[in-house]
Amino acid sequence: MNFFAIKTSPIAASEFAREWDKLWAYLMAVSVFFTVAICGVIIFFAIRYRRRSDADRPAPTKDGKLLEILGSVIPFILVMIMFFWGAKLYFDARIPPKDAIEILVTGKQWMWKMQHPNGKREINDLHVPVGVPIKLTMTSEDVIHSFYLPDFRKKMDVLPGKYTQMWFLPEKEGRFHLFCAEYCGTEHSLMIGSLYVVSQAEYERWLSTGMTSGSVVAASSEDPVAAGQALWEVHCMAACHTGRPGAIGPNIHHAFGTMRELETGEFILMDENYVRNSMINPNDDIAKGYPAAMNSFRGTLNNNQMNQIIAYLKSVGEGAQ
Ligand SMILES: [Cu+2]
Repeated sequence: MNFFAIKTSPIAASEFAREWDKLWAYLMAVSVFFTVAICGVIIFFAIRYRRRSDADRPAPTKDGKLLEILGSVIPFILVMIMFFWGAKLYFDARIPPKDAIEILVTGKQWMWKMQHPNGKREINDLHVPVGVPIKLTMTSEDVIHSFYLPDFRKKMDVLPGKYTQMWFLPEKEGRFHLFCAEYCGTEHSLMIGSLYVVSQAEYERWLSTGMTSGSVVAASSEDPVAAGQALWEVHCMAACHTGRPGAIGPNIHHAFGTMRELETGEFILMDENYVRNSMINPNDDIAKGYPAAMNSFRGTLNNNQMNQIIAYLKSVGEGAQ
């Protein structure tokens, strides 16, 4: 019997999930061993050294140097293993590979909306190709949700007004559960769906045709980059942020992924959260050398439109400098 295959968790669908299970088994083994050992010794001593008469008979005390050293060194080693092993898995889980396919996930009471790089959308289903890392960039339209792929041991909070990320590597084809793991209202329990891991060819076909068994495809599938470019121009951003002499705002057109200097002298990474927050709260991070002249787009642009503008800035930004 494989010790690590204890049936307390769902199937392990990825290398990360198997590593996670091993760490979990290690934590469990250490905890169970010491719980049993300490309780056992307490019970044994309580019986062995119980008071049998009222006579005062203290035993001579003895130093146990070796015991004291072992009692410090062994737990130290055990917890350091937990620390480094856990830290390694944490970093593995947090840093998506560069070649990952990016899919946009939006939580909403009570459904998951997914959007693929070509603009195709689906609800409560997520189709991904096998063998390619998948990066999910996630936000919420209302309350806090949590995107959970139990078979991949990956879970991340999905927050209103902010982007969080999560990634996973599907290794084999099949259908897997996806959940909302944060109580988010009366129909929270219905906020479930399926992850379909399909072959590369089938994914390509699915992306272009839009119909596959079991999928609930909804809404129009516009190209987010093109839609974002249109919004960028309509909302005067291009006029303000072109970098031409005399422009009101800093040139952020080809700058996604770069560090931006602020009026405070600090530097900030121009990422999804920076762009989004600058649209909603433009005075939070004023670019060095520019006035606080931008109006908030709160209420003007909806969540989807902000995502589109970010998609456009990403498409012209990353690697452009
Ligand atoms: Cu939810």
